[in-house]
Amino acid sequence: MPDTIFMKIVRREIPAAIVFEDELCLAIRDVNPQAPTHVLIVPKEPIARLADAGAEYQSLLGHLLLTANRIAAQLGVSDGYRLVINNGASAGQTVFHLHVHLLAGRSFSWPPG
Ligand code: DGP
Repeated sequence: MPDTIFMKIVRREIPAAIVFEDELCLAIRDVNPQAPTHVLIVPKEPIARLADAGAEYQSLLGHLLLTANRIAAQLGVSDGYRLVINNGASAGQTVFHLHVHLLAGRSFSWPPG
């Protein structure tokens, strides 16, 4: 898979506002926030899209969700947050390194745009 901006951030080649890190993932503030709280949970192992993740990633994918939950608590937004994974360009994915958006701090409408 081609290198992405997120791999450069994981390798500390470009800066980012890091809110959490462990051996499996990095969580950073989105550079173009769509809500008062907008964090991206990025696995250190690059997977282009959720659709590319097979059963071998079950544990990592669960870890990303539980990490989002933990970061929401850390940031004081556990009462209301939205998690988004854009899969593919037609769904709005622009960086082809799987990531989970954690959005909070405002009301969200449904259906999403
Ligand atoms: P998506 O559209 O789902 O692929 O989301 C990509 C997000 O990544 C988008 O909300 C903007 C964010 N982003 C793009 N480049 C950078 C960057 O260099 N630093 C940070 N922190 N976020 C970035």
